[in-house]
Amino acid sequence: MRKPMMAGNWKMNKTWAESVVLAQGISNRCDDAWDAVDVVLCPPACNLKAVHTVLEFDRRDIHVGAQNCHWEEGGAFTGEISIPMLEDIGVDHCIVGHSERREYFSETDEMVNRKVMALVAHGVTPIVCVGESLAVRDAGTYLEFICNELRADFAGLEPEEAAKCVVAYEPIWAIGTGRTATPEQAQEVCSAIRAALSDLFGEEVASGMRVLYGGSMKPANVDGLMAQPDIDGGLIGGAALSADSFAELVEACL
Ligand code: 3PY
Repeated sequence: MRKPMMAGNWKMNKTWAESVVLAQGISNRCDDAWDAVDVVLCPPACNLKAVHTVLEFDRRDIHVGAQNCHWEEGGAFTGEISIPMLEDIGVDHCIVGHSERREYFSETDEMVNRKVMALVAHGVTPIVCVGESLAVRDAGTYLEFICNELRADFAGLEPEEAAKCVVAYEPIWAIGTGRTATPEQAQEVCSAIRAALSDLFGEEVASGMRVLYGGSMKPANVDGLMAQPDIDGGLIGGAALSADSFAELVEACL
């Protein structure tokens, strides 16, 4: 049995004060049943510590995740944040390879792979994003594209290292567009991802790894998506910015 995960990707939204209010709102909604779900809040980097402090004060077993990291331990990398710095403030998850980073910040599969390796070495859980553009979907080559991305992002990992990672399938055409993949479309890809993970790391590892769906998941469509056998939770954009809608998504996993 895979424990579901609901991760909120706040992207470049919420000031320090707004982040505290949102984290507090989510914490207030949290009850014992939430232990059955791994809940991860991923605020902007400058608000990670504040969110962690709110959750720690409330003694909530909710994880804090970064939206990005650098693979080096430290050095002359202006504007970057290292994994030891994230660990130091209580971060235990990190999104890697989100399509917005690939598109706007030229993040390549090689960079994603270095980040994944470094995160695993530090014991921070990578949430590795893969997904196809509308052009690739329309060309009909999306399964091949996504499996190639996955192989490149996980290159060189041992099965026991891969087992510590989470994969998020995020069709680019469903991000910030209001369009969502149908449950059947999402299941087709998530099942192909699991099959590719099985080829790479063996059936046992693949069947234990969480595969999330991301791309306009919201209260209105969560039930259909969560009913799919290979979808173990969500990486949430807009609906993670309100405590009520995010809490509904967590509750849909129970
Ligand atoms: C979205 O749902 O918009 C996302 O990009 C989640 O990461």
